Amino acid sequence: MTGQRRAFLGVGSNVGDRQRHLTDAVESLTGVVAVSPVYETDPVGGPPQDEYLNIVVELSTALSPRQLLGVAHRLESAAGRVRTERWGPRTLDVDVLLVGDLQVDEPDLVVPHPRMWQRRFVLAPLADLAPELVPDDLLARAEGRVSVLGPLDRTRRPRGH
Ligand code: GSY
Repeated sequence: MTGQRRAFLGVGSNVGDRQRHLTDAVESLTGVVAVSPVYETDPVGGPPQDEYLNIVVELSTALSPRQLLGVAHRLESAAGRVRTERWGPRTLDVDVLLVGDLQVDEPDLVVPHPRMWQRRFVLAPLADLAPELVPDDLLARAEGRVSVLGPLDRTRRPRGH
């Protein structure tokens, strides 16, 4: 379809039912092409906090980076995220990583995401979906321990359990 771009969102949670937050976010998205395996990851930056679950989601979308940022904020609000401390614990974080080859540099939105190339919790799941976008040496040098848990649908517990 014309006007469609390959976009990647980074999704993370370290508060509450982390699998459920990731699953609900993926199910709310339109144009999902692929979902990476789930990784359990050491927190990078911010205060001491619990481990995250992280995934990367690939979309085929005609939305602009700013429209995708709006989608990200809506998903975070739906997960009950309260913006308190910068880089603090959160029920859901959705980052716009890449939107085709578009570049944006505005105060509240930078695409490609400015810190993604240093974060193993982003690069490892991104490399699962798009290895050509992640140089091996960057992945090796990136910050933070990650361990793969498996596919999202087999990581989660049924609702109510
Ligand atoms: O930028 C996303 C939120 N975040 C994360 C995260 O998703 N995973 C890990 N491991 N550390 C993080 N630090 C921040 S901030």
